[in-house]
Amino acid sequence: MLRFNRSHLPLNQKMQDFWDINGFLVIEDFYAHEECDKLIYKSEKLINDFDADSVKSIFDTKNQNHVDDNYFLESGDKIRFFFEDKAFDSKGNLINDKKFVINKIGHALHDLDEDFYNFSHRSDLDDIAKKINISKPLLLQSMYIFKQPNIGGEVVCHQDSTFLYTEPESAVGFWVALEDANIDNGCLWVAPGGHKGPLRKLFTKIDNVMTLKTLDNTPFEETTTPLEVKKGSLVLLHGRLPHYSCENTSNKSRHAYTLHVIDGNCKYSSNNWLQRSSMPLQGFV
Ligand SMILES: O=C(O)CCC(=O)C(=O)O
Repeated sequence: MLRFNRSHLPLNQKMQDFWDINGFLVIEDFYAHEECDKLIYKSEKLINDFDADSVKSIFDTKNQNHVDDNYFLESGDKIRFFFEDKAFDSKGNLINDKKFVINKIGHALHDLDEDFYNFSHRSDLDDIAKKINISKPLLLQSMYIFKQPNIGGEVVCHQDSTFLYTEPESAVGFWVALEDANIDNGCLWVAPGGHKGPLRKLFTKIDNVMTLKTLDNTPFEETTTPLEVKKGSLVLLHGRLPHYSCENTSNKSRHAYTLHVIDGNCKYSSNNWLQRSSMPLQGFV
């Protein structure tokens, strides 16, 4: 797999070709370790301030149990906390300190928290977005993903446009490794070139209920490629690219921060789960 770094920015021809052919791109050392550490520290602070008795929302892509969970569905313009499936014992009590059983924080960190804002709103990200033909990049959602040691849940194979649909499709993931990610601790796996296949599913509101509707039954292209990347790497993921990550059975966490961007010149579906009643979407700059 070809890897690039800051010296190749803004995206040179080789990078653009790689992106067009494969639907993903790895840019190593995009963020400094200190920048990653600042976000890790901030996530700890946010969890410290979170009252874990106030809510028990689980994020589990295998069972899709968040489809009728208003705490999840109304989180597009908030900072909210979602637990691992294995966070609770049979009596509903947390099996460990809250900081070891949170699955993710989402989905408007990039707008609402100063440190996340600064990490997300950058002209070099704007340059990259423009180079991959997002003419008016808008930052739609952000997630801090913990992939906790021993219990970090699998993220099943999906295409991001299923959840963040525009016409024409424009979603792109900007995924950042805040810690080293490898096969053992549940790195991303991708299907190179799979972005050229059809969109398989659409998570859309039908009769007021969020529904995962099948659009095309073609099986996903094989996710043959693990993206083992170092802390500070930026990974771009095309909205149609099939990707997933395994359960983390190791004793090391795999923190990541991901930003999903759409093109403001495309039509955002009013049937998507994420609707921002407050705060208009902003660009990188
Ligand atoms: O970090 C992960 O494990 C999954 C992230 C993902 O699927 C995404 O950002 O679209």
